[in-house]
Amino acid sequence: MSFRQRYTGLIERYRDRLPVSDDTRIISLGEGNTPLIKLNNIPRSLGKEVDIYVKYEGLNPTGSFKDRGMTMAVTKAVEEGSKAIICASTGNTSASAAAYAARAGLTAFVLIPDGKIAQGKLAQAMMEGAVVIQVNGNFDDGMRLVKEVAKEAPVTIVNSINPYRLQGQKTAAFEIVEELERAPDFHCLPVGNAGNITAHWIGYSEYAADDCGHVTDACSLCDGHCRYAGGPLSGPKPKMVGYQASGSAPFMRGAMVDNPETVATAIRIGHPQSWDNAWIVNKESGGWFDECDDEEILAAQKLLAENEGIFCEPASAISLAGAMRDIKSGKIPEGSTIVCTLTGHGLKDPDTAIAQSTAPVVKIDAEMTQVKKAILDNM
Ligand code: AN7
Repeated sequence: MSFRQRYTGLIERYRDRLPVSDDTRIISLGEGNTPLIKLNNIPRSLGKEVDIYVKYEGLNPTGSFKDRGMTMAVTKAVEEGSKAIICASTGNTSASAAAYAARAGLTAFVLIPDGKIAQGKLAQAMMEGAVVIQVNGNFDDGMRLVKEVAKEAPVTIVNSINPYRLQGQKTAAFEIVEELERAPDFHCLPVGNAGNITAHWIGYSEYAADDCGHVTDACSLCDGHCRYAGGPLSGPKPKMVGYQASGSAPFMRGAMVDNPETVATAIRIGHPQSWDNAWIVNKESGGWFDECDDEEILAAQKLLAENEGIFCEPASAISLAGAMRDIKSGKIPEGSTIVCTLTGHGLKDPDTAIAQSTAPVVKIDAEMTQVKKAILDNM
């Protein structure tokens, strides 16, 4: 009987590709290694020959992809002697920062937009002992304040302008290439600050440039245990496709948006911090940006839950909403392999889910006849 080695997080897994040394104390909650699920029912209903995979980042320890970046950012903050971290957040970054700060014994200060953060995310930050600072303004106001205050107070910024965040997040691309044994043709993501689309492009680019490609005994990624030994992993990189909510789509407008609005509060961001990087990714990969309205976002969230059993938060569903539209129009051609990143878990935002749910809730007395009737009526 053989035992699989215990998975201890993405820094250990990709140590040689990340800025850590043998002495670095690693702050991890076992993040990364998330499922890449092949959709069955949705591609069939589109009537197109495509392979759609979703990378379910909602299964990270705090329920979003932010943990990939936060394990790196907090590990480095500790290494550099920091005692406190700070971020502005639409919710997920604050939940992740709070958790990793708790793990490391640091104080987390999180600036969130008053009233515009999903309940699950707020619950996380509060439970994990962060100092929650509600700003009478939006994410962009919070981000401006964080940058200003960090010049005067002894706090480390852990928003994605912290370069270690993108280093951690690039590992999602590694996992995808390893599992598919190639890069996808198209990678579709929600875009807010555009940190994640940038991080994925860094990851794909590093892998494609990798001469080792998992084929030698000296492979630093797998210590020669790679099941792909014998064939090169590297290959063409995907076209990176970024979707924004219509009311919050600076990349579509070609300019910053001052009052962003969308039901997908996670990406209610009008002044993206990785603006220049995102345009580089766009140009280098040959991909594009597009927008989806709130109705399309919620419809895709529902479709994914109802037809595939996968529950993601509204912002995440935009990757599928946009991909489906581009598959239908032929912009993403038949024969393509597509990965959509589901950035956050559906449980993050129960209010939005319940508000749009049409599932029958049948109320009965505690009697067998009534439960039997409820079954027969709804078969
Ligand atoms: C579920 O938590 O910016 O384009 O402060 O939570 O890398 O910003 C969240 C962003 C997509 C956008 N999906 O990613 C925050 C925050 C979900 C998110 C994004 C976010 P980026």
